[in-house]
Amino acid sequence: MTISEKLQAILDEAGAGTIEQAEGRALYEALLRLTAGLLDGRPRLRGEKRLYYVSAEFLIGKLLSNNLINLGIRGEVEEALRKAGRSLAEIEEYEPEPALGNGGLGRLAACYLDSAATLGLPCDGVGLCYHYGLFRQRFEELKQREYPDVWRDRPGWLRETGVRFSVPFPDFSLEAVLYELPVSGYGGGCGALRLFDAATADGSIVKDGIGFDKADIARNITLFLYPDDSDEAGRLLRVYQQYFMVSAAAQLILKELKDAGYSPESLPAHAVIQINDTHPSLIIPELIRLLMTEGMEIGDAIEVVSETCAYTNHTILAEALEKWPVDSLEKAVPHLMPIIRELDARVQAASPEIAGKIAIIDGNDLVHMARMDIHYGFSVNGVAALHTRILEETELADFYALYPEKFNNKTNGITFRRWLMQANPRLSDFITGLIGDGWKRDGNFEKLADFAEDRAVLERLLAVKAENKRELAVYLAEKAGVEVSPDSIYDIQIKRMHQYKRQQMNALWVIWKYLEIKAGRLPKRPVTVLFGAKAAPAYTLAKDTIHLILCLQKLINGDPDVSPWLKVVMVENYNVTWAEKLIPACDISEQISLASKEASGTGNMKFMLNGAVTLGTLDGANVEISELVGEENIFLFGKKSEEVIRLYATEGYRSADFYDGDPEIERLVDFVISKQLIRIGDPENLARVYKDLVCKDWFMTLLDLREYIEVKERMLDAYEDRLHWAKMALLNIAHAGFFSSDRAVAQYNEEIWHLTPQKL
Ligand code: 26V
Repeated sequence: MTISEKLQAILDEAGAGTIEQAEGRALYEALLRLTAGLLDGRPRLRGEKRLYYVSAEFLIGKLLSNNLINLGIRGEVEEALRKAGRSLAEIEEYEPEPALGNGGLGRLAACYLDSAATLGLPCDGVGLCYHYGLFRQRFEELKQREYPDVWRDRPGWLRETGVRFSVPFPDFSLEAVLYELPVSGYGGGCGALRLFDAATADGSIVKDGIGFDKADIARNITLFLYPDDSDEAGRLLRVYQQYFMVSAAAQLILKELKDAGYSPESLPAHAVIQINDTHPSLIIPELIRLLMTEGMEIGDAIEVVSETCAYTNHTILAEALEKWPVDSLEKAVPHLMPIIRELDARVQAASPEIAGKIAIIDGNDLVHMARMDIHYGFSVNGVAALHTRILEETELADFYALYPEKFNNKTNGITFRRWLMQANPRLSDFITGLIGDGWKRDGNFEKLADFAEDRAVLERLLAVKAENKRELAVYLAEKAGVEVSPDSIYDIQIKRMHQYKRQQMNALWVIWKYLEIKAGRLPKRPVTVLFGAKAAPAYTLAKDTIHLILCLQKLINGDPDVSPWLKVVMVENYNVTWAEKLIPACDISEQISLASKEASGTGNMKFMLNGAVTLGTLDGANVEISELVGEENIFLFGKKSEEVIRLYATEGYRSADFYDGDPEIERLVDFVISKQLIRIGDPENLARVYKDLVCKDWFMTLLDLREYIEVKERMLDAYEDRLHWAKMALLNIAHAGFFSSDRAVAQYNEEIWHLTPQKL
């Protein structure tokens, strides 16, 4: 049977009419069934040793297109639909995007599952099946409002498995129900994303946006990712949630070990657990506890667990390194506390002279999750060369001195199947036309560099970008109700909203450009500045920055003098689906974090792969990007990480010095509370942004602002030499191969996991 015939047969069964006439929703459901059926027929990757990638987030995005690509039938399906006057894009609109993640760490986990399945590595993701994810973002009165992100109400890929475990808490226990999502690799194999929900979870308790009773653990435990932890009840809920995840995960791992006929002592030979940031760290004491209930001595259990667990650090921001009060742990997981105390006592006894610095439980009765991972895991890795170096030399120097052999770097990667083949079919075909399609497996684009002086190739590359920009303009008009000119320069910053990422610096540039245009100094070509970001609900300044950007959007887009030259668009509810639309159309990739603060970044890699040119600081993986493409193919600015680290150490930065000492900076910052903006926005929110910039500016926006403006101007000028720009874009693509998640996962496997790739 052809694909068309199979699809028609499913539609007939549902009485949904022909492919031509079926409603979009019915067609989506039919294609879902067809594709899920084909995936079911694939061999599940098995082996002597499995990887359990435990993570609070898996930002997997929609799966239909990706699965069709990985099954090798996307072309066929598109052709069948086209013949019937339908399109995959139309059908995908009906697919809900799973609300299972928040940012880079979650998307990284999704890319790694794709690559592990592609490389034939027996690997599962293990996490929680949130009902509503982080939240769905809406803009109301130019402010972020949070609502439940409902995604499980429509047919999708999620299946209940029938496997259940009981998770013990002090006065009650909760039933963990295991769901699975298939993870297809490109080519043969299939892994799984295994997600636990609580049998008692109940979304109907959510009222007024994302409000709910924080004490009602049985009902609320799996509703949201990262529930607000700014109060005591919230912190307790986080601990309950993390323990629920890891207890179920640990029980699953031990059950599979037993089912395969292996003894508990042999765990390290048959399982490796990658702890993705500290959210799953309680798996260490929980596994020790479970092994002890099997009759193992504590010393042996500690050894077994330490040989099984590896830890990835994704941040050096002190406030993001989790530390839970002993009190909270005593309330939520008292049965783990004797084990945690014992773990702490052992490390303190082993290094009495530095006990204070490396203790798991500090003098303030806070339990440091990362420290537990480092002492009791066999590997600690950072996610970009610079990040790992800073961990070793600065943030975790005491631990590096204790265990130099545990530390290693694994520079992040992204899957080219989703971020090029799926998101940017035009560029993907163009590349294949030039160098063949070997890159889909080996990630090697180097041969593109041979075309760097080829005028015809460069012009076609520009034409591909222009077409993608037109497509985005149509999409923006439809989804966001804004008109943007495809001839303008698309300047894009999409990532979580955080002060260290410095969206506020980009906003100050927007103000600068606005004032320039008002003063009659017009740019050579219009610029469209696009933002996408969610702010954590309790992060006031991040939400204020969203408000500032939305106020600028209203002011600028509504000003007939300015809007022909400058547009600002902040897309609502930024997610993977938005990223797939925005990235292929981007000219300028904004990667402007304060040097030393962005562990790696992965959006930077996606933009580069799609032929955007980076405007960035020497932070995270930007450093490696610049080494690969050469300084002539990237626009760098700002203070270097050593200087920034020194400024923190010496308390040498005062934003007021920059504000008072530079009238230009003063003018831009003052504009935040100008009459024009106050008329549009909320004075309280705007004043907070202003005040923070002048009085605190912890992430040193004003330090780098002048240079940012200068370099961005140079970049806009450079854009006018279209062929030279195309050459830069081409060379960025040519050197993106290193950032394939296949490379990253292969390195994890060779140096940490040691799994045997299965023949596919
Ligand atoms: C973030 C948030 C934000 C919402 C409120 C609660 C909460 C809790 C924890 C975190 C930590 C997120 C850690 C993270 O996503 N790190 C990112 O990891 C990427 C993959 O390694 C890396 O590229 C980014 O630089 C790093 O920020």
